[in-house]
Formats: sequence, structure tokens, C-alpha cells
Amino acid sequence: MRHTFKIFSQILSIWIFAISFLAISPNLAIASPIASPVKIASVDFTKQTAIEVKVSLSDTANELKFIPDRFTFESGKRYKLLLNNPSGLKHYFTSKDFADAIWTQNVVAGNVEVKGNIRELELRPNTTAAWTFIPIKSGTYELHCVIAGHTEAGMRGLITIQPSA
Ligand SMILES: [Cu+2]
Repeated sequence: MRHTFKIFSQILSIWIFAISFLAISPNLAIASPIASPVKIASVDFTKQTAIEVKVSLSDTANELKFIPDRFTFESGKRYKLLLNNPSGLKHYFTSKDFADAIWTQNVVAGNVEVKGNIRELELRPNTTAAWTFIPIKSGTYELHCVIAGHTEAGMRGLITIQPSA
């Protein structure tokens, strides 16, 4: 009987200790990792404001070059490449490796919006197009115009995708 009372009083004292501890530290449960899980940031890349970059395919003097001919993009950012052909000749913006390293949201030309993968763009004289994309894979990609003689004459460039900062 005495032994039972001793065990009972020990259990009771443990309970009193536990209850008083919780009363003193009411934030203990909230501070536990189960109560406050790590928040994982969700990012919708397509909702970023597009960074506008302009490129001219040749010029009014029909020079065979891209203006500018060097581009640097950052992986994970959203860009709108505004292409313009002010010359009297048809030109191409061709960079198939670059096209494989990006995700194309759309290409808008005139009243038409094209969604899905784009490999190259052909711009007839005095036309424009807007290519919205998000770079995915870093690297340096060669750009050129596929019309016979144009690459050789200087219609080429380099596109660099840098890893996200
Ligand atoms: Cu050309």
C-alpha cells in the first residue's frame, strides 16, 4: 500500500511538472518543426514582367548583319525579343541550339499569336515579330541568317544564356 502510494505520488509530480512546464512555455508547441513547416516558395515564371530586348535584322542600307549581334540572357527570367526587319530583303533569325535551350511562351506577329516551340523566324521586308521566352539551359549559342551568302557576309551573332543568379 505504501509502495503504491509512492508510485502514485511520483506519477502525480511528473504530471504537475509537465503541466506547469507547458503553462510557462505556451509557445513551445508552436515552435516545434511540425507546427511550422518550411514554406516552399512557388514561382510562376510566366507571370514575371518580360524584359524587352530589341534586335534588327539588317537595316535600311541592307547591311548583312544583326544589330546588335551579341545577346546575354539569364536563365529563369522572362524575355520579349522584339525583332524588326527594316531592310528590303528577307532574313532569318536562326539559332536552333538556342531554341532548344529556352521555353517559348509565344511568338506574336501581326494579329497572329503562335504558341509552342519555335525553331527559327523568317522576317520579310518591313516586318516585326515579338518572341516571348524563358531561357532554361545556360550556354553560348550561334546565331545566323540561313539565306545563301548572308552568314558568310556577316549576318551572324552569339547568344549567351547565363545561369540564374
Ligand atoms: Cu539574311
